[in-house]
Parts: sequence; C-alpha cells; structure tokens
Amino acid sequence: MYVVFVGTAGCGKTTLTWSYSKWLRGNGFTVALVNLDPGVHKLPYNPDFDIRRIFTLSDLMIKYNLGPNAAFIKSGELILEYLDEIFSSKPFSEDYDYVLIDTPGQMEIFVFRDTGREFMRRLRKLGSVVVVYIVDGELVTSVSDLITLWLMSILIQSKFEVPVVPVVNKVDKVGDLTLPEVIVKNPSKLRECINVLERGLLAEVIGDVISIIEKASQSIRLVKLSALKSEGLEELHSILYEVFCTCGDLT
Ligand SMILES: Nc1nc2c(ncn2[C@@H]2O[C@H](COP(=O)(O)OP(=O)(O)O)[C@@H](O)[C@H]2O)c(=O)[nH]1
Ligand SMILES: [Mg+2]
Repeated sequence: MYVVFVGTAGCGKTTLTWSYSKWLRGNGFTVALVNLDPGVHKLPYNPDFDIRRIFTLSDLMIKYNLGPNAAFIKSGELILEYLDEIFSSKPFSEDYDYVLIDTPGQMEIFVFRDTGREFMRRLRKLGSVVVVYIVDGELVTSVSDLITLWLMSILIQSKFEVPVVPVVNKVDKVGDLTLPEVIVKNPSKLRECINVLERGLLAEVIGDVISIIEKASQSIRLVKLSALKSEGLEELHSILYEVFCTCGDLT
C-alpha cells in the first residue's frame, strides 16, 4: 500500500512518516520511505528515495537566482520532470508492504499544482493508494477552522481520486478535542455550534456546508495522533487497513 502524507507546512508529515515507519517495522511489515521535499534540512528517517539526490531547494535558489517561494514553485515543476526517475527508484519498483511518501513542506506545491495530481495518477497504477491528510491540532481553535480543514480534505479527495483519511496531529500539545470529535461523528451538530459560536457568511451557508460534508465524508472517526510521541499509530494503522480492505466503509 502507498501512503501519501499531505498537510500544511509544519503539521507533522515528516515526523509521522518517521514514527509510522518505526511502528510498521516493529510490527513486522516491510517499509520503504520516500522524501519528496527538496527543502528539508534534516530527516529523522533514512529515505530509500530522496528528491534531494536530484536537487535541493538551495540549489534552485542559486542556479535560477530565486527566492524561497519561487524556488518552491520551480521544485514542483522539476518533480514533474523527474517523475520517470522517481518511479524507477526502489520504493516504486520493488515489493514492500508499505511505501510511505513524505511530500513537500508547503502543501500547495503538491495539492494546488499539477505535480501532485500527476504523481498520484502514476501511483494509482501501481497499487492501492491512501492519502493521510494531517491536520495540525494547534490550528483547530474554532468551528470554522475545523470546517475549513475538513473541506480541504474533501477537495484533496476529489482532486487525487483516492481515499483520504483525515487525522489530527500534535494531540500531546493541544487540549480539548471533544468538539471536533462530536462534530465528526455527527456533522449536523455543526448547525447548533455555528449558531452559538460564529456569525457572518459561515453561519448563513452552514446548511449547504453540512450537506457537502455529509455527502463526501468517508471517515466518521477522528484519528488523533501524536507523531512526535508515537501515540495513536495503531488507530491510524487500523483505519488504513479498513480503507485498503473495504475501500470506503469506515463505520
Ligand atoms: N508536540 C508535537 N510536535 C510535533 C508533532 N509532530 C510534529 N511536531 C513538530 O512540528 C514541527 C514540524 O514537524 P514536521 O514533521 O517537520 O512537519 P512537516 O513540515 O509537515 O513535515 C517539528 O518541530 C516537529 O517536531 C507532534 O505530534 N507533537
Ligand atoms: Mg516535512
């Protein structure tokens, strides 16, 4: 199974790639690790394929005289150009139980540009693919934060045409996640919360938003993780297994 980690900068993609790989190996699975982030300085794991062997962000800044954002955009274009090389590397040409793919630090390179879509199109031809969409628990401080992040997971699913499992990371740092948990179990509760907590456009369109969420949501369990402390990995594993086996029914 190919597991692709996506999420906003700093949400914990790299840390989760590392901790889940340790968990999988500890449980007897064979694992290959792929780093697609040309901008990362130090990785906590040993990648079997590392985009930095082809180019790094600082190479691009120097070679093309670019600032960090323009270099990131350039790196997305280059990942597309090097897809043949990426897909002929060991993780994609040999057999592993799990191939974990750590994506560029800034999500927009992978999610909003052609890079991710094309990468996923090729990956889908190789076997089962699941995207783990990591929500930084520290970013969920209001109901509208939760809705924004949730809608993003639905958009990613429609763009990549693969199942998306949303997880909340950094639970060792954030306090109470009862509200998101209740809402994920029963999205219609959003209607009550929004009346109390929010005003403005969101309060007005909440009925439509709830319908979208109810129609599109695959998972009704909120997986809570601490990638750093390796907590919640068994729950992540079991939900990925369910997606793999049943392709969709996560009740
Ligand atoms: N407290 C806490 N910090 C975390 C957790 N996961 C990641 N971090 C920290 O968040 C920062 C960004 O993590 P990283 O994995 O590099 O994020 P990425 O940009 O999505 O790859 C690092 O300082 C990590 O140590 C977690 O579960 N708990
Ligand atoms: Mg990273």
